Amino acid sequence: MAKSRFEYVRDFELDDRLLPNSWIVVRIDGKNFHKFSTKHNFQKPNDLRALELMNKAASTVMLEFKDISISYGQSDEYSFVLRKDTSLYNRRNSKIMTYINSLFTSSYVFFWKEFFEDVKLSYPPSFDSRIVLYPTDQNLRDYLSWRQADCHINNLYNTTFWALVIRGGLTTAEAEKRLCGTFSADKHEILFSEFNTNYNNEPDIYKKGTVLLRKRIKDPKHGKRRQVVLPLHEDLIQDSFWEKNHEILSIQT
Ligand code: DGT
Ligand code: MG
Ligand code: MG
Ligand code: MG
Ligand code: MG
Repeated sequence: MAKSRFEYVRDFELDDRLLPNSWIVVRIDGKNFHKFSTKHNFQKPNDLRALELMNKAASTVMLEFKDISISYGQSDEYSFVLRKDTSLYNRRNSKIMTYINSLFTSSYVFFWKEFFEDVKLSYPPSFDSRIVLYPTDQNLRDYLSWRQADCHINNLYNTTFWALVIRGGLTTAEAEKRLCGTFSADKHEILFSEFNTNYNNEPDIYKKGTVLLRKRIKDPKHGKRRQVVLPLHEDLIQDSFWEKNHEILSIQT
């Protein structure tokens, strides 16, 4: 078929191929989840249903895109790490980012009822996304460590804040003032001495977030090996995590 005279507009499209040989991280984050969590009565400071729904949506993405080797989620965000050598969609930025984002978002809505049985989804949620490239394994580890440290800092703050408000009867303004300028040790102490709570005994999913790994297991029924996406709530800042799961950083062929 002859080309139409409109065909030239194609040349306005830019090449957005990502640099070869670098880790591709896609991070999605809920749009205004401050409002979304309030509107849907998320429990404070952590709503297990909400976190498990995030994990389910992220697992769905990992099962679809096999070049994602590890994912990490906390709060309303998820990071997906694609292998350095992936040739998925010729490493086209917008293809990779928009497919992952839209599958995550549609899965979040699709599986909503499984986790929030009695809560009606009152409006369609959306997520932003970005791609960041990390050239070295250390950069990638530092990126993931940054997100897990963020989870820890926010969770310690939120756990103490909501203990002061819900169990201590402070107003949110009073709790904010009380915590202003406090260090990590002070928050542990408030939780321990005033609320009889040892922060270290809080659930790991709240303290560490969720790491999703791809593992091959033997199906107990058929004896065949198959891939599963495994959720872990472990410290990924330590070397031991990367030694135990050495396949994440190794180039597979
Ligand atoms: P953004 O991302 O700039 O559009 O705005 P937000 O409001 O999504 O801000 P962000 O992403 O920095 O913070 C996440 C919000 O989601 C924060 O207000 C707390 C809320 N959220 C996330 N997980 C939970 C949860 O399990 N329980 C409750 N109550 N709130 C949560
Ligand atoms: Mg934000
Ligand atoms: Mg958000
Ligand atoms: Mg967030
Ligand atoms: Mg098409």
